[in-house]
Amino acid sequence: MLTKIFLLKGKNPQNLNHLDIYSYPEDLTRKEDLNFIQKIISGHEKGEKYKSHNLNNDNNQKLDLIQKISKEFTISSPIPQNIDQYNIFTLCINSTILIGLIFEKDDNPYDYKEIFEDQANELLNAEKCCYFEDEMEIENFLITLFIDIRRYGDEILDKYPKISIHPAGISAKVFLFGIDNAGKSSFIRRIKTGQFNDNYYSPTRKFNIEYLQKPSGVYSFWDMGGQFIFREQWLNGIQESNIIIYMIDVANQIRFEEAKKELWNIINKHDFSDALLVILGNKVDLIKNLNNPGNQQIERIENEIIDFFELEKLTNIEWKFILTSVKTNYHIEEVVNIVLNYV
Ligand SMILES: Nc1nc2c(ncn2[C@@H]2O[C@H](COP(=O)(O)OP(=O)(O)OP(=O)(O)O)[C@@H](O)[C@H]2O)c(=O)[nH]1
Ligand SMILES: [Mg+2]
Repeated sequence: MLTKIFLLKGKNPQNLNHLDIYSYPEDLTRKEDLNFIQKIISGHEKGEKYKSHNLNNDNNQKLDLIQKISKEFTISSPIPQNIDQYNIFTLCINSTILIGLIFEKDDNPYDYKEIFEDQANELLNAEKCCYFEDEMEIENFLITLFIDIRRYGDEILDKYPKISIHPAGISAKVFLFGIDNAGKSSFIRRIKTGQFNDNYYSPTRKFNIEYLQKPSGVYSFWDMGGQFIFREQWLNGIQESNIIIYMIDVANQIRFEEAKKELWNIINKHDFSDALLVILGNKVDLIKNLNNPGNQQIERIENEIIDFFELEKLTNIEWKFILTSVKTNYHIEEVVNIVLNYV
């Protein structure tokens, strides 16, 4: 939940006492805590790769000029920061004004990225509700932005389904998870569109649900985000799944231990008795000397992975292990057939 919003407008970057600080609903910090404010400013600049020199005099004059000529504000991409236990998201307006949101510790600022940018843009460039000229104007702007973002958090984000349900007409639920960068979203794209794009890199936030229409019915594929912060969603999302697919990047052995730990964490906590577990060893195209795969080499790799992940210990769960390459389409159709034939 968003707890506070603040705005820093600088007169002299060398002297933080000359910084205008506004915040809502309470004071950001006491005057003595300028050290905290300095950390926020330099944290933001670091996030922008030291490109901008925010809040300085030149920029302030530039801001006035830009406002007068174009009346258009430039809004930068927000940057997440963690300072003195505070979970902060900051964005810059015309490189001169810093706006920050302070969230509760377990919030993910990226959930608010679009609403933060869009609402700031809407208020400043569409509604033109603020030119940062007087205190009252700035305070009204902050209150409006705070209420809009807070409402979004309360009404939209908190309504994400915590437990999955079968919507009417869905034949089966397929749950796809695994640590980040394994190729889960690429797999979904491949089976939905037939396409693969090497340059496509877009980590999944929280999760996406895609539907696949087949003669035997409609299948919902839950594509879970694999980055650390999204893994706690896995146990909620996995409920009532018919087929559970765990994807491993076989070319990235450095992360095998992490992938194994996360798989076993779910195996130990979830009841798999009504589901099939399919473990995919993806990106097999990246393993050396596999351009012309001979059965022996494939078998050896398979056995090595099964050993490492201790899959033979899964005696009470129905499971399969398949090496795949979403890139070259290797075994992708087989996986789809397993899904279609299981239910
Ligand atoms: N060489 C190769 N690259 C692949 C393959 N599958 C996916 N990739 C690449 O791996 C990268 C990550 O793919 P994603 O599909 O975004 O991975 P993800 O598992 O959805 O990642 P998160 O959403 O962060 O959990 C992308 O650059 C893909 O192009 C494959 O079979 N072979
Ligand atoms: Mg993804």
